[in-house]
Amino acid sequence: EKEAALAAAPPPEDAPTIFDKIVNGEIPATIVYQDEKVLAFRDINPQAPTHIVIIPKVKDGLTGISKAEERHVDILGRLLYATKLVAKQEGLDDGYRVVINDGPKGCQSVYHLHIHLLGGRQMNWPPG
Ligand code: DGP
Repeated sequence: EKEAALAAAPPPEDAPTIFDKIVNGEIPATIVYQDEKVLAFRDINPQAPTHIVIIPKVKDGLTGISKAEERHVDILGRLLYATKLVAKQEGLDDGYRVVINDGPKGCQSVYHLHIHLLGGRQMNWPPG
């Protein structure tokens, strides 16, 4: 999957992704938090004991962070604040990692902006 992401060109900004199906309830996910604008669910392929994906319910052209415009400032803040709330809810009191992959070289595979919250183990730096 990651190799495919490295090779593939990003799709159009309005193309639906698997995350739209999670928002719509068409495919199941373990939802850990939601509010009016934000949804957070457990990653299907966890890279740490706690691995949660935090997304805007409406993509509004935000295939990735590189497509952010001034109109997205509110949702970007909400996503980061939701990340903090989820980390606290998950009991990640000793620290955690927050990641946004962007584009082929960033190893992005789903083109609907999302924040990864990773915790429950010691993280390393530099990342791979
Ligand atoms: P990225 O590689 O940064 O684009 O992250 C996409 C993440 O989404 C990846 O860690 C796996 C996760 N993911 C992909 N499909 C699904 C799914 O159907 N359900 C859930 N829960 N997670 C998914």
